[in-house]
Amino acid sequence: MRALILVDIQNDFLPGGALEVPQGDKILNVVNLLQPLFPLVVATQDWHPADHGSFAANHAGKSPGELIDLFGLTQVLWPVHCVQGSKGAEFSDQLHTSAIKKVFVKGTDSSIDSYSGFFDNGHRKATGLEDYLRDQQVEEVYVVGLAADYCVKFTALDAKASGFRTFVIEDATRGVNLSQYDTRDAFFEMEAAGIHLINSQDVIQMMESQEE
Ligand code: VGL
Ligand code: ZN
Repeated sequence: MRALILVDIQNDFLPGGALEVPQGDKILNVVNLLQPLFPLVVATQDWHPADHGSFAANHAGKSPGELIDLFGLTQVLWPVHCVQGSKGAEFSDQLHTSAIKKVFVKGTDSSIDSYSGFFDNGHRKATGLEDYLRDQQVEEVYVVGLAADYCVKFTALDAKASGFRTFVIEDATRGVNLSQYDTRDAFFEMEAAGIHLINSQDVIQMMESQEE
């Protein structure tokens, strides 16, 4: 069984949002086109309490982009984003959501961030995504969404480490690029971990060839 994992396709990560990913909106049509090709679609949602430790605003004198130690882990500070119940935390209006079978929220504990859809950044608590995928007999996951150099990367790395055959669909993700080459480096890192980088066209061709 194959699953498509939609990572954090939320207003705050799209142009005009609090933590906008440049050209993040370019993935929306691609993601919508891909969804009907998969028997299972799940989503992750960054879902922070207002007092979350990853927000620069919650640390006196700190600005977004700075690094701090957050209870023993190095933490990049971000603008306030994806606050539970806010418009910014909602999925984009342009994202088709009717096929999403289950949503896994992350980043709900103020004391630790969670880039991956599977575990927090300390690998202390699971979101339930891995157990859910196993229950559904999933063996192969395809990861898309935002941002390529953070939540998509860590979701894909955890998927691979958990034993799923893991694909990242390059034209269905975009990166934040706090530093110029972060997204390029993220793709190298994923490839080195044995994750397959493909394009939406490859998925379409693969599905067509299997229908014959
Ligand atoms: C993300 C930074 C902070 C992401 C979430 O979805 O990639 N990045 N929170
Ligand atoms: Zn976040």
